[in-house]
Amino acid sequence: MKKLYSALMTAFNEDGTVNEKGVRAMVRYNIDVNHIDGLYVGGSTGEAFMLNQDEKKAIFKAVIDEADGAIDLIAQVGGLNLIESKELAKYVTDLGYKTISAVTPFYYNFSFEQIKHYYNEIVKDVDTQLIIYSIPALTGVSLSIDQFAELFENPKVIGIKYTNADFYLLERCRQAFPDKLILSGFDEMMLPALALNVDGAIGSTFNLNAKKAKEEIAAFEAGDLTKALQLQKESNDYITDLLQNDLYPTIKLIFKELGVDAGYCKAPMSKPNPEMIAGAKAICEKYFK
Ligand code: HMN
Repeated sequence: MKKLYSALMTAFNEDGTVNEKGVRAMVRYNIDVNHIDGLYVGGSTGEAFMLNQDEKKAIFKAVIDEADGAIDLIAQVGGLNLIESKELAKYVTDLGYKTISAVTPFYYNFSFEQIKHYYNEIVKDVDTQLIIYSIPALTGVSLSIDQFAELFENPKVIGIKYTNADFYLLERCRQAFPDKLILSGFDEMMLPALALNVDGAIGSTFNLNAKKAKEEIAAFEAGDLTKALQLQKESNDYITDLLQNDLYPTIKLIFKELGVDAGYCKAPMSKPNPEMIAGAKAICEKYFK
């Protein structure tokens, strides 16, 4: 069966410090209520690019401790400081993470040779397997099929987290790399990605909507495309409402409504205002009560 992963959020206190209790509470919710297959820790949804090294380490440690072997964990260790990414790769490997991931390095228009060096360096001193985190809309970095193939020459590079609406490239990747792990990243496009035979999906909105997303995967796998499409439509109504209300703070507000203290987002992400709070309550009422 194809796997469903939530992209784990980071709970922050109002002053922007990490609220470890809140992080643990979301791990528990994903295990106990969502029955999720795994968590993607330290990604975009985790606001990881706004965290310092000690905060990242504390989160990786708390998550693996809380999960206690119950689910798969993928640690996103990539960023713009390669020394720190390598250190994190070693740190999470020593903690017991089996899989790491790293975003394509962004901002400086790195050449492909530089990107390849970055990936090979991150895995060089660890025996953990790595999934390339490709998210061109946020990084501005698009990799071609030949470039993915070149990165896969390193046997420790085992897959792609494919957060991209380019379904032509996805289909080409699936055909070219039948043995690699491909996990799709846009929750609102999960069904077309399933149709192209991805191995699963990772997303922010599954933190709340895992049940329906899993039903959709089951319907797809049973060959019931009408039902799968209906479920994707229902999920997309919910995702559209979330996006219109400000995605990350709204997921945290809904968690709060459901009794999970997910804390705040970190500035420059928004703090909830009365309108956003009312919107989150309405979404919670509409879809989760
Ligand atoms: C992560 O790195 O945290 C996520 O896996 C990224 C994931 O692909 C999400 N993308 C972003 O938040 C940019 C999606 O779940 C996304 O939030 C969702 O599809 C709504 O657009």
